[in-house]
Amino acid sequence: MDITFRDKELGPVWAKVQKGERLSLEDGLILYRTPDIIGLGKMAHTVQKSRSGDGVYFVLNQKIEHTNICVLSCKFCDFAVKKGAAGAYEMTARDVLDRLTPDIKEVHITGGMPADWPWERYLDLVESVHRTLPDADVKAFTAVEIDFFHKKFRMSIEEVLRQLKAAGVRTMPGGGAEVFSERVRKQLFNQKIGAKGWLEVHRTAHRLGIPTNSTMLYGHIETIEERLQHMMKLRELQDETGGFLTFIPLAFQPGATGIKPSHRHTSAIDDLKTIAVSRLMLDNFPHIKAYWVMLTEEVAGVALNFGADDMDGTVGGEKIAHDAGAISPMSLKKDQIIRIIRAAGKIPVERDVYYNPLHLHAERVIGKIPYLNSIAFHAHLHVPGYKVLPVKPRRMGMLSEKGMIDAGLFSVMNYVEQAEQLEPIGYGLATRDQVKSVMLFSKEGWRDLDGKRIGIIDDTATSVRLLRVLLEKKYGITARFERLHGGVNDHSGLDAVLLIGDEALRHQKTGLAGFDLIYDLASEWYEWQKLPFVFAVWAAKRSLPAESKAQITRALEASLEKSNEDLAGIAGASGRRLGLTEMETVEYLTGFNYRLGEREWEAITRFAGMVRELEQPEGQVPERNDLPGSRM
Ligand code: V47
Repeated sequence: MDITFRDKELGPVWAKVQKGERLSLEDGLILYRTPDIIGLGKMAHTVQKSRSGDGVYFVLNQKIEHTNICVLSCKFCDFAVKKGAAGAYEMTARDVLDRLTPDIKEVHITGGMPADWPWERYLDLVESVHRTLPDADVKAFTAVEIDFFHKKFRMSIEEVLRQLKAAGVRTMPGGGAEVFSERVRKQLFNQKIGAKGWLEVHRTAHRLGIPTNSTMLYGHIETIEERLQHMMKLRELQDETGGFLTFIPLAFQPGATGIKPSHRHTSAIDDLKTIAVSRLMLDNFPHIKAYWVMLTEEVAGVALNFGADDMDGTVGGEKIAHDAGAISPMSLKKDQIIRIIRAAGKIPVERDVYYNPLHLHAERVIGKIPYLNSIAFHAHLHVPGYKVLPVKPRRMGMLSEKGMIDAGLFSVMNYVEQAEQLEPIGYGLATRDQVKSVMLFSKEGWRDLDGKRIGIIDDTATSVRLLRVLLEKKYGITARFERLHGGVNDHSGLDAVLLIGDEALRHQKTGLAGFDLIYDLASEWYEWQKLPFVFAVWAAKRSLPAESKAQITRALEASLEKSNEDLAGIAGASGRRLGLTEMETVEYLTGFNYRLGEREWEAITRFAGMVRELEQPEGQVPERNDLPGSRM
């Protein structure tokens, strides 16, 4: 996208972003120092849109600060007190459960670190929440708390995390990072772990299949260089593990901390710059969060056009920021969040802790598959009056079942199951030969997979069926499928792992440690059936007016034609992020057929027939954590 900058220094930085090149510290300084706030915002917003489309995420959540008693005395914190001090409190598991309501989807637990709580009390807290609200995900304990448990209870960090995971912790919040600078640490929080310790806890969590968030406390005594170095350290770990879900810049609330003699809050300009710069620097982070509690609702609302695609949630009361003078409300109602997101011109997407969309609060939504393989459909897709949301295949099917998607590229099995409501509009995603889009990473050859455990990435609706058809009908064997969530997973105990889309592509290059054999399922199908494999079908709600369907079809055709003129231009940067050269990206994309003809429909019919023969009515894939003996 062309942006006309008032500050000419931004041009070369934008050129790098568009080519998918990584920004340096010097680039970050240019961004931070620019007076061209609107130019900076447009850059960050363009990147945000290429990742999240018009969607902005939020979650119905409840913050739990189980105690404010803390052995540490960080200078920036007005929340912590010593045991016996006025206002000191400790919640029992019962007190915590009393705060929860059935609509809650995320319980965010973090608090002080008292000297006298036994380990079992923390496990019991997590277990009670998990048992009482099994549909809610527990996001609990910062790296600082994990390090405290490790030292106090003499367990390795890995053991602490394993036990918490078994008790029901799904993800870890990003707190406690402050600013990764020894200079700042010595002045403001010298009893606490620094960058190395914080990053090591998160690295371990990612290895164990616990995705995490990350934060940066800004607006106190840190320098702009220190902020950028902080972001770059996070970016480095993300390259290594891929386990961060989001980055949350936390605006310092001066309260009575005495750190800022002026007692002044950060300026809205600094807040918006920090959101925008982080969106541009953290090129490998899926999400950037505008935490309204610290930013105020107004600044958070504007941030949704400055690079942020997430608003945290309803929160339901919090003390850390408010004890330090935050002026935002204690909680927001779902309707208030929806109003803020709509006012920013975005689709409010209610999500779970992994950023899976649960509910869209919008009409006229087109769903796109967020993988490189379908980029030609959406690189130039503009349908007046419609908003676009990237959704992984299986989730698209779930949203469509609730009537929330007007048109989209549906996983072929979702299309087949919903054919009464969905009308195909001529396009889809089919193979010409091998495509590297659905890959099985295995320890064993096909026939030796009989009775073995295969991890299945949560995003798939069709590929899991293709795998089953191949195992049972081509090779005459059966295996046990276990669902994995997107992002990081613990693959121990598995004999093979099925990945799709960009994850399959990335690992096809780098390999998946411990799984030496790699099978391309579409070529397995082709060699066997001598037919292409169709992954996905573009379809629109049958109830849409004919003119709307025609409008969408025309827009798809126009996007395909324009994209085909310059595949390297539209896809080079995305390919580079997955480790592909420009030539490899173009070769990968030309391996697909985007128009569905007779042979493709014959393939769909044959495949759907085989699936129907195999599937029992209740043939659901169990969640990995629900399987007996499979707690990790
Ligand atoms: O770790 C403490 C910060 C953090 C102040 O992961 C302060 O989704 C501003 O991490 N002014 C806790 N900040 C909050 C946090 C968080 C919040 C929302 C979502 C997520 C997530 C994480 O608050 C602490 C510390 O860095 N903090 N004092 C203060 N005066």
